[in-house]
Amino acid sequence: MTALQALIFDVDGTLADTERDGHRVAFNQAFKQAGLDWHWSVELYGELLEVTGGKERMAFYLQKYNTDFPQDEHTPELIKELHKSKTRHYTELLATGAIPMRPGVKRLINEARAQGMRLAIATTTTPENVTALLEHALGSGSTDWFEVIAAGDIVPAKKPAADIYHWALDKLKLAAADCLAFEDSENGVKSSLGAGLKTIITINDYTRTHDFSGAALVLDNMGEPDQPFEVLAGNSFNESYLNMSLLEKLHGTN
Ligand code: XBP
Ligand code: MG
Repeated sequence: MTALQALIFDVDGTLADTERDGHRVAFNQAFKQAGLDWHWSVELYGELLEVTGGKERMAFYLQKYNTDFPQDEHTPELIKELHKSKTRHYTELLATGAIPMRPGVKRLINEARAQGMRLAIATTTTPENVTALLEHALGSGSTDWFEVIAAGDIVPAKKPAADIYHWALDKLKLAAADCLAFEDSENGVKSSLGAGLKTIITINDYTRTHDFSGAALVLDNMGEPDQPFEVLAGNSFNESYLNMSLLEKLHGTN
């Protein structure tokens, strides 16, 4: 077993709770601005999360939930334009500092950096969204802490396909066995496990009923020294928050 060399993080739902009060709100703003009467409630959005990628999610909505909306050869262009507008609204929202990192994320990333651990991102969201979140919620300049940012349309097949993790591993020039992945959803864990990565899950309100079989550890959040995590599945080696020592232990076990 080689030493742990890199941590690969999903973004939405893992680093921050971006879906309900971030992406969903931005989609609705884009719909309204375009004069459409589409509205994604908190509940409906939970169902739409079955499909990753904002453009793919809108196409899925039209196909399954808004079948009365007339579709023609211009629909892909409409979706593209709506998605550009949604990205503008989303990055503007993040710039207000509205969405913080989840518990333990900053601490763990700082600890990892202090130990010289390599860091990467693997997400289906648009690259601008990643930068906006990191700069406003993790810290100015923090984008540079991540050696590889694998995001959005960089691979055609989004999660649950393993392609985005394969792409990140390729750029890192590392094998899956050298790394750990961090995810929050079933589509995410399918993707990371599909690339052969040992995966740690932190659930959220949209994903708590998902199937995480195959994950090394399932937690409610990463925890802090004064705010212990709850272990939902797996061995936490008697630790009460996710730290580098626990990650090394998880990496070292079969
Ligand atoms: C995140 C997504 C993204 C965001 C929206 O999934 O599915 O589509 O919801 O971002 P994961 P875009 O956390 O599994 O990567 O609108 O930029 O696609
Ligand atoms: Mg996610």
